[in-house]
Amino acid sequence: MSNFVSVTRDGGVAVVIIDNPPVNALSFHVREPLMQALVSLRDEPDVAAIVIACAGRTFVAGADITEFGKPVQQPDLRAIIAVLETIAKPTVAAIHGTALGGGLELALGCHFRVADAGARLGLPEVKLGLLPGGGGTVRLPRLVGPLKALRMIVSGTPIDAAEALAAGLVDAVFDGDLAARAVRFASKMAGQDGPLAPVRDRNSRLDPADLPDFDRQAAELAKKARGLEAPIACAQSVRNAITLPFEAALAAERELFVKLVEGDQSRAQRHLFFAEREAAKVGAKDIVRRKIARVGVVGAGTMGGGIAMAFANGGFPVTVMETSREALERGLTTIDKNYAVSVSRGSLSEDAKQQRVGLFKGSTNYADLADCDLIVEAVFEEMAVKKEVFSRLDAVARPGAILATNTSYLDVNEIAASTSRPQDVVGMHFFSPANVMKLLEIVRAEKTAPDALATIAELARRIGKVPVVVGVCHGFVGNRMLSARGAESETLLLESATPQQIDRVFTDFGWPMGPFQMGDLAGLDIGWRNRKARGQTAVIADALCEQGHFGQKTGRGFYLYENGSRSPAPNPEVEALIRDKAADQGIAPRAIGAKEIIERTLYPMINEGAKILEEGIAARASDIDVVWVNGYGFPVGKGGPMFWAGLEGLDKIIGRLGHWHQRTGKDIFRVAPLLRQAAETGSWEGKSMA
Ligand code: T1G
Repeated sequence: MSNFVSVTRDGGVAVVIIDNPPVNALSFHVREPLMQALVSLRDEPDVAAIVIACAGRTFVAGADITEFGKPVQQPDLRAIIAVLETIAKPTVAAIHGTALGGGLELALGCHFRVADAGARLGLPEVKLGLLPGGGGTVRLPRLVGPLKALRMIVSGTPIDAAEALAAGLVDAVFDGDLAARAVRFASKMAGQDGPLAPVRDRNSRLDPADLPDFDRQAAELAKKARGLEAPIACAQSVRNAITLPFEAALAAERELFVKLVEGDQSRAQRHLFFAEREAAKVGAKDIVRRKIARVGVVGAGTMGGGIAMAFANGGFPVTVMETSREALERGLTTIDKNYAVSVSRGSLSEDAKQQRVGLFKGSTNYADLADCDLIVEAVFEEMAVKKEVFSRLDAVARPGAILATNTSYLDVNEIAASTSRPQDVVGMHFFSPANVMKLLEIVRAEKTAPDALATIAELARRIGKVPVVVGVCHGFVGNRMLSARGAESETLLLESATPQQIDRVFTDFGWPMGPFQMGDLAGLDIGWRNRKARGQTAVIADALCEQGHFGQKTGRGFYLYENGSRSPAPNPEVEALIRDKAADQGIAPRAIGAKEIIERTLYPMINEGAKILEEGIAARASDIDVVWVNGYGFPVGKGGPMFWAGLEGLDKIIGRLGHWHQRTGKDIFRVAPLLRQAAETGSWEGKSMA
């Protein structure tokens, strides 16, 4: 056998064990010995049944994603499954951990599947811009029905063992010794009479009468695709399982898969898969991470409450501290309400809500934070206020506790200097709503200790966040590039591009919403306060704020939100305001196209990203991509701003930045040296961009 595939015998049952850490991906060095084992066991007369199991923490978690984009080495997964289905003796997949993608498809090639009670099963290929390419779109519907298969494959969300059993995806769920139970199950199946039907021959769940309902659900799901091809292809391939004979549907699946795997969108999404994991590798493996058992949060406002929920959702006891009992009660009530909304939506059980609410302790006394291992400050975004809080924390926090600020702009070095323990101070920039948004910018101040940084990065993943370490500058990575992206927005308005037109260019690009709709959602007063603190102006937005129009929360901003509606309607007053301000500045209206809007908003973003890399504020270009996809909704099918720049063409971007720099003289268009260097070398830092 091989190091990656071994075979043991238990009576008449042969157990094939795959052992390819860390997730038993179906790399070529697994597929080859696996194929040999199956062919040999198929023909061995004293083998009555075959179990396929895995060593380590999980059943096969998929094809080896690192192999995509390279020549396929035979046997591929489809060939292995084809051999599996020629085996006339019972084949049983013994599933623990996460049977995902090609792993679940391998299991679908078996007659039976048994699962550990804690197992999860899914086909998440759509998250990589793909569809299941090993027959999953044609076999899964045969077990669970086309409608459930459609939802599972288009969402990519795994299901747990109990749901899989109820749906007919697995034949038994075991608690305890899975391998032994799987062998007993296989032996029992071997003793039964009657034919063994491979999944491919089971057609009873495929009913053309389901098509109208199927098409309705597929159309609904397609609306959320926002320009992504994979969800559409997934739905089409599952539909083929109903309308085409098995082999034809399988061939059609292959055709769709090849088109997707070679496309930019999948390359972008695979880039992000590895980029997120690369960003999370903070600190040498031998650094001893600090123990975090209890978390404190100072400030129970929107951010503080959301941050406290993020930790409670991760199972951490949280002490929430406010300066007044009234503010504290308000904050805790909001948290309770937020959980109640999740329960009413069915995304959280009442028990889970009670369990999480039970993790909160409220206080109006700094001394109550003395037993916390991490304290996150989430108070007003003013340096003086933050320094006051940190000097108080310095006095009460236990030695070795990590003190984190949630500031989104301010200098973490200056905050750290207001304590006697700058080595324990770090930035944790959460994105609102903090209990929902995935991104966590971890701000590494000059004196932040490596173990503190590594501790926070590991903690981030434990609470379901995507961590990216960033350096200290105004706005760190995300907000600094957001400023560059928005620098021309008002000028574009004054030159007669409307908020709707600009926002439409963004949504056509794949953003969830454009800058003006986003400003109205977040509240125009936030930017207004920041501009005033920095002595900056934005003639249109300032005028709106001076009239008290902050966006959704006041019913009007760049758009109108009638009767509390959240959907934006054009605001004639803003259009008149723009015309008046343009006239005051002698700016003549002119036609502005989508291409120009992209050049004057997204290209400066790329340029700022290059400067961020030059200054070492981000460690790698892919970290910037992770920030923008997880913090601001940059379309995953474009891989993040720096990956997309490679698709757009750096020479083209440099040329257009030069044009706008000549036209406007603005610094955001002055081409960064690293951008030129990347165009010459084809990579941001020695790694291929796309
Ligand atoms: N291929 C290659 N490497 C993988 C991998 C994979 N499928 N999955 C994980 N890794 C690496 C990962 O990069 C990291 O490496 C290490 O394993 C631990 O991963 C034909 C076409 C299984 C839930 O999409 O969702 O099958 O950074 O940090 O948090 O139809 O990994 O340590 O060097 O994520 O415990 C479909 C992807 C593939 C599942 C475990 N399968 N993986 O999470 O560990 S396409 C997937 C995951 C396919 C077929 C199609 C998660 C996990 P390093 P990790 P984790």
